[in-house]
Amino acid sequence: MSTTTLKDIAGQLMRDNKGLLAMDESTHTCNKRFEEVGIPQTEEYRRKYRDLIVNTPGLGRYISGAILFDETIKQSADDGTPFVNILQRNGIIPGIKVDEGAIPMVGFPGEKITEGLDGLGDRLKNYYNRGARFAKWRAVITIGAEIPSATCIKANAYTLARYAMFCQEAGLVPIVEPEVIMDGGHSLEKCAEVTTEVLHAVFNALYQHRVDLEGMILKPNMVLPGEGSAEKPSANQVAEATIKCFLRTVPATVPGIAFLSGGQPAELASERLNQMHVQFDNVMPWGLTFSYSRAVQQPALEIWKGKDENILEAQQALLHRVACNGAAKLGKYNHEMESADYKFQE
Ligand code: 5MM
Repeated sequence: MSTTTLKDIAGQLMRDNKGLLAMDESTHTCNKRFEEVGIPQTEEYRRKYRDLIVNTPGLGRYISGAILFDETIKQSADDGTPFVNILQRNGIIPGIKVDEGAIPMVGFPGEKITEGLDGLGDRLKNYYNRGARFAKWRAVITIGAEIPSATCIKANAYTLARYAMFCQEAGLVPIVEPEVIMDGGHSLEKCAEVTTEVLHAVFNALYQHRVDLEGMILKPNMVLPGEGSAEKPSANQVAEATIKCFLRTVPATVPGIAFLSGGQPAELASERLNQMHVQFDNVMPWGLTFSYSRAVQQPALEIWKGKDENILEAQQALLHRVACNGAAKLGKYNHEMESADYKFQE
């Protein structure tokens, strides 16, 4: 696959006011989220939920690509149309999560390594034939008393790089997701330190594995204090710490950075992305957008509750969140947009 094609796909994913929709919850994660709001945890309910999402009217105005899970890429809507076709019809590029989950790293208590390299080349060919044009792999880095270890960071960085090379060979843009998770009571400064170390290791590994940086997208965490910390930084402070970290670690040739939300409240995830654009648009060499799951889906999921009569309202809630984040990508988000009667321009 030529670089131009990968570069074109990456460019399309990062275009205009758009971001990525992470709807790649594995069966386990999806069931967990369903259980919390009382939705039956069956394949049919997972299909109905994804049907609701891909058929949300206007989704393509704010979403350039949707990351699917293996089960979802093979499913169809109520009328029999494959989800992939519905996305394509709405100008949304289908993507696929190809990691097989993060498991405990033997010999390194409290740390994780992501699996899924075995047979990856063949799986990617298959997904390409089904219409996927980009892929995603998530590595998990935990902050604790003695962790992360240099070995865990290095092992995950190398695995991400091996995955990225497989993707580019198969004609798919790799989304490289090293997530420093929010669990713990650490400070914003500690998160900045670990995120910096992790990104240095990841880009070093990508370089060593000959990954073409122009044909990839980085999906990182924002630099934030841990969930258990008493620190409450302003959007301004988060924006500054995050962009400072990226300017030191992410090469200018990378076309795009698309954030995960990591458990942040939905409105804060929009406000912080917006603030980065307001403050740093002039100095950022890469595109900067969202690739949220919980921060765009959670309100819709809570409204839907598995009931057909709630579908319309749930779709409106989903559209509202992606519209807010679309505005944030342009540095035009404001709190008035959160009011129920706010009308986004079509
Ligand atoms: C949707 O969650 C994705 C898959 O996680 P599991 O393998 O645990 O089911 C996850 O990779 C997601 O794409 C990112 O973490 C972004 O999601 P959030 O909720 O952090 O925005």
